[in-house]
Amino acid sequence: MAAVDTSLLPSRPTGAAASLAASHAADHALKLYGGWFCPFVQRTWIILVEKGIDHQYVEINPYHKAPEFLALNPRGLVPTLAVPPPPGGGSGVRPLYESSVVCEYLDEAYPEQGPRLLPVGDAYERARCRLWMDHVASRVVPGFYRLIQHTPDKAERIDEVRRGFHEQLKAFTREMDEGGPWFLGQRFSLVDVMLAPWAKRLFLIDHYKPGGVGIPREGERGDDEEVWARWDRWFDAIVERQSVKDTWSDEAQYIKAYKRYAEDTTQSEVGKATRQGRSLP
Ligand SMILES: N[C@@H](CCC(=O)N[C@@H](CS)C(=O)NCC(=O)O)C(=O)O
Repeated sequence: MAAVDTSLLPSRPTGAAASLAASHAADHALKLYGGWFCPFVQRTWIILVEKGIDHQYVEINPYHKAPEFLALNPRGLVPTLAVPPPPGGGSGVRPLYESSVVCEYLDEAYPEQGPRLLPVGDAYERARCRLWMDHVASRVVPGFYRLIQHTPDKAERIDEVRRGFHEQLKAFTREMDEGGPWFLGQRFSLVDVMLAPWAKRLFLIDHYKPGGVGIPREGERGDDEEVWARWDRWFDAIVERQSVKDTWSDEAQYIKAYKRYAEDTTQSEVGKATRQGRSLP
């Protein structure tokens, strides 16, 4: 087994995320098993912060696949949530995983805490949110990895990969309510949370890839002037959202952690799936 991704340094969150983790280090029945570098974890962490849900944050290295971890999540991925047993329902911990499932669970299980992050009274609006959450998961996020893992020896040119990524971002942006800044206008929702961690990580593409993210500058956007202006509004708001900043480590650490993605040598499940043209785990 490749030791490639197990040498990530540091082994704990830094910066703002370190303070957050430290304030949730005490034992608690609701536990989030996470890795500081992981965007899927950041989604669930953001929800815990947004809703002010008491919990314990447990930093683990998901590449080590400890037997206790696999017992909770046979897929061996973070985030993994340990949910306390129901009142009077025995002592067994109930595991949950898959970031989008965990996020929806937390929103539903703690309805009184913080704002609801999916529209409650409107089945169509809720389904529309899920549609665009799925767009993020099945199109935008894979596009991010295709771009950051692109190397010059690939059959497809980087410009093509970048163009594809832009198309997915624009399709998402065209669905945003005009009122802004959020996907649902004035209302912050799970749709915003699904993409937030990758929005925060876009700077890595600028850092590592020739031409970077490459969104054209204002005035040079042709027919896309309006859609990119709306993207800018969303992007500027999401990277400054307090819960997003609170769950963020020092930028230099992400640069180190994503070097192997940029070189396309990562042995993570996401990285291997991207390299092999498979859908993400
Ligand atoms: N579909 C999963 C993906 C989670 C995921 O890939 N997590 C990564 C860290 S960012 C992981 O645990 N990787 C361990 C591995 O690749 O072996 C989710 O949404 O929760």
